[in-house]
Amino acid sequence: MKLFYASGASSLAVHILLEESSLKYGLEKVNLDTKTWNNSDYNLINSKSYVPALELDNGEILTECAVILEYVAHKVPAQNLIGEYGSTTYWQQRTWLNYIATELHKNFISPFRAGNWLPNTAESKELVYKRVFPRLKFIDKQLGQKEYLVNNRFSVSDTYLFVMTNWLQRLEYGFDDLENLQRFDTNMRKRFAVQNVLQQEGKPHSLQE
Ligand SMILES: N[C@@H](CCC(=O)N[C@@H](CS)C(=O)NCC(=O)O)C(=O)O
Repeated sequence: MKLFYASGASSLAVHILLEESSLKYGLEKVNLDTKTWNNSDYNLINSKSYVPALELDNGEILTECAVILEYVAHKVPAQNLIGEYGSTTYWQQRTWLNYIATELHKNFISPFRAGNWLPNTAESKELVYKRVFPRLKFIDKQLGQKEYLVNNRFSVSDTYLFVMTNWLQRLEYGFDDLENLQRFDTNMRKRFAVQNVLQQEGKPHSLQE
């Protein structure tokens, strides 16, 4: 499998999950400004023109972060990253993945990026905050004193949530009133896989020259 990613983008969730899964995978860095990878046209890989995309061993391309996460998690059933299809745990995971994808990820898209739904202004930053913060607050409450989202053990949904808490800091919103999420973020950063992946990806794509 090969992951097409941009540093610090939503592809980070898939990168972390792949690293945690111990599956064999390769990486291809995408330049989102030029939509190229390795001097080739990225739109030929994913005509939706965004990351993540996962190339499977048979050459097929999988897109949509939550779907790729679910695919990877099912590849290693023994690790119980998503639960057995149809189980209560599985539906809880699906609910979180969908919630993060639809209520957080797209609302959280950085106004720094040209072509995103808001121009890069202070007002935009405030608008993003107003949309995103109540949803983060909901998650903070659901998390309570737990360390992880589902069954209090590390799973697929935590990787996606971590991208959101990472963006919270990158966009300089901070963790005011979100103590549980702050603790979640700190705990995630203690995991070896998360540390490896953050080091490997380096500076976020929107902050690169
Ligand atoms: N619906 C897609 C959205 C993916 C997405 O928005 N990716 C962003 C990075 S987080 C991207 O590549 N945007 C294109 C760009 O910034 O040029 C998914 O869930 O995977």
